Order: sequence, then C-alpha cells, then structure tokens
Amino acid sequence: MVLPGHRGRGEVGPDLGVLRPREEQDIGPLRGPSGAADPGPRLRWVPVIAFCLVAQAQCRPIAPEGSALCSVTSNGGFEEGSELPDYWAHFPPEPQPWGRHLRDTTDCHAGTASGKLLSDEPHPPGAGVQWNRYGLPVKGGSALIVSYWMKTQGTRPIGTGCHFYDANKAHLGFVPVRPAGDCSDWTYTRAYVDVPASATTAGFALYGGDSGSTWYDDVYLLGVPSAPVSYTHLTLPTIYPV
Ligand SMILES: [Ca+2]
Repeated sequence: MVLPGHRGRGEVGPDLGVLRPREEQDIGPLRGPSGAADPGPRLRWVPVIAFCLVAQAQCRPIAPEGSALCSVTSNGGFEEGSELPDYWAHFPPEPQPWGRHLRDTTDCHAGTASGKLLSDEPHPPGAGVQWNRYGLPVKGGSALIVSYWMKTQGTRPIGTGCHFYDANKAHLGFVPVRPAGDCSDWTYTRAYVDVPASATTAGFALYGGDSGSTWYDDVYLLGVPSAPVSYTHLTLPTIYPV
C-alpha cells in the first residue's frame, strides 16, 4: 500500500503492522564467535558503537554530544528555532484545541529549550498531536537506537515510534518505543529497533497525550551497523610458519 503525504507536516498513516523493539536487556556489545568485541570493517560506525557500549556498560543515557553527531535526525535538543523548533514537522499543521506545538524555553531536560506538545481535549479519530520527521534514509536489515527524554503533565506518556517504508513507499510496519512508566518528571527511554529487510526510509514520530502537556528533549535516532562480519583467526604458525 502506498501512503502519500508523509513528508513534512502530515498525519501518521494507518498502522499496517506493529513490529516490536528489542527489549532493553538485549542491548549488548557486538561480539564475534570467540566472545571478543569485533570492531567490524566500517570505521565510520566506531563512534556509534563506542557510545552504545559505554552507555550500556554504565546503564546511563547515551551522551548527547555523541548522539547529536551520529543521529539521523537533527535538532534533537530543540535548541534551534524560535516559537517552533527547526527541523521537526508537526501535526496538526495548524493549532487545534486538541493539539498545539511550542518550543518551550521554560522547561527542558538540557540546554535552554524542549519541544512541547499541548492538548486541551481528546483528539478526533486518527493521529494525535505530534512532532515528526519522515523520509529518513535507513538500511534494510540494520537497526536503530531510539533515545529520548520526555515529561508529561496531566496526560499519559505515549512516547515515540518508527514507521518503515520500502522503495515504493509501501508501509512495512510501525515500532512503538514507549517509556516504561510514569513521566511526571524528565524520564529517559532507549530501545533498539530492527529495520525491516526491505525498508529504505523511516518516519520518526514523537506523540503527545490528550488533555495535557508532553515535553521532549534530547531525542536521537542512531544507526547501528549491519555489515556482515568476517573473522580471521591468526595463530603463531600462520604468522611464523615452521
Ligand atoms: Ca534541549
């Protein structure tokens, strides 16, 4: 099925399938058969891997400085913009009682601003208030790390999600990445999301709840390498034939 209108401002399309993110406990370093960490052939991914390993080892959020450099999205800290943030599209395109948008300089997790979604009443059938970005290039069969901070007031925390599309813009599925619990204060969420094998682009949406306020800050979508790994076992007789 071809889903039009997924560029810039627009509504999230129907969910033709819901995929599941990998559980947090599955997050771990890439390892070869011997159990040793394998750096892989793509050196450009080394910073991403390093950030992931450090974050996992210390059970801490991924460093925002590194995330900002490696994210496939931009302005994750909502620091750039005026009344509305740069880069992020929003739905509904015009303010409605059930959905408005603001770059909030009075409450943030880090820096000087966050992205605030406001709602005074339940949204009509269809998608609710959200920030989003579509047309993000992805590599089929790879994985993404979704990493973000959010806070809610007067509404339930819905969280984020990834839509995937093939080269014909057919919708391949949706992977929600929801916070684990209460978000009455700034709360961190991170999850691995597998990219379907035939996917070429993704849409990343940050949802707000009805009849309340939702803030997002330090939102990143990080690529994870999927290059096939080859192993070479060097032994002393190989290096120094006898
Ligand atoms: Ca910020």
